[in-house]
Amino acid sequence: MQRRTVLQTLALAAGAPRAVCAADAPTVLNGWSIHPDDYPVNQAMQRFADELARITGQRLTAKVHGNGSLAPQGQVLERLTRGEIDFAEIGLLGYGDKVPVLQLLGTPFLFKESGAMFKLLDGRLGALIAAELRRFGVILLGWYEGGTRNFYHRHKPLRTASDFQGERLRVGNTPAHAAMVSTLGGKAVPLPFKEVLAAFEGGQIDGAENNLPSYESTGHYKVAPHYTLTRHLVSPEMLIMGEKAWARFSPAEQERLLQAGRESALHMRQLWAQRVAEVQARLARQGVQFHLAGDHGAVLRRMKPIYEPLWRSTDPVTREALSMVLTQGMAG
Ligand code: BDP
Repeated sequence: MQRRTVLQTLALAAGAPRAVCAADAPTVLNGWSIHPDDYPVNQAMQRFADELARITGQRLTAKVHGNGSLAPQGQVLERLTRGEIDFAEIGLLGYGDKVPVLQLLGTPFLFKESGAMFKLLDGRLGALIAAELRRFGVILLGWYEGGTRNFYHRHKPLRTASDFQGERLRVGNTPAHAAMVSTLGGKAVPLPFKEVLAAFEGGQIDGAENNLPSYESTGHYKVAPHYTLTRHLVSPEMLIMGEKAWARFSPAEQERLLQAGRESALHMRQLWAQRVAEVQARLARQGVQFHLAGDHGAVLRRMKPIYEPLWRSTDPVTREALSMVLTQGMAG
């Protein structure tokens, strides 16, 4: 049997989690974000990190690493489950192939605004998805705001389907988003978030889509100053932890961490609302032109091929989640 130090023996006797005894386990948990430090996501993650240290009486602390510096965007879930990253904040782009129900939340025109979405996610739908993520070794701590996404272009508004004809538009690694661009007549160019600016500068794309805070923080507005309010996606993002990091907390600490995660999410949504309220005026002063979208009905009708695979999905969790979304507002 391995020899224990007096402190380790005491810790075991006090029922402290096993990881306390692992002398070589680092005491700083590392958190991944794709965004810069002054972005609402990172600020809310920092609040969670501070709370984590308080909950464990500084036995463990946490550091938020911005700008995707800890790992490439597409590898976050694997790295998290392998324990190479401890916690992260991710959007849903590119993860639907790993956890099928996430595809549903990335479906265009599913929600009109985030209030309706959070009503579901803070309730039964969120619990269903959290249980599903758990099966993949991921603990859901909070639903963050991913904002309303709109298309933007170097030279012109993208108001109707005819404006999309032949345009090369960046999408994330999400098949439904590539299909959305194709069905509107454009050419979808899947690219990681961090490569979009260079693709604009190198002339490989004509446009992209994102929410206003990311459009500003990435500097895309400087190269693509026509922003059309297509509102094609209202999406959530998630604060998550890998199960290896999770196992380092006692059950009582885990309860408090879940609470800290929910609180950081509510804080994030407030920061987000403030940011969105300021950003449009700031961008207009920088010369961005905002355009209203054209015939919404005509665009929606073209989305049929994107919805069909959802109707036919054989994944029971996706089917249950879809029925919760479709019956939203009917219960109570
Ligand atoms: C940002 C999201 C981030 C996405 C990114 C993208 O916050 O999670 O990865 O868009 O378009 O708004 O890739």
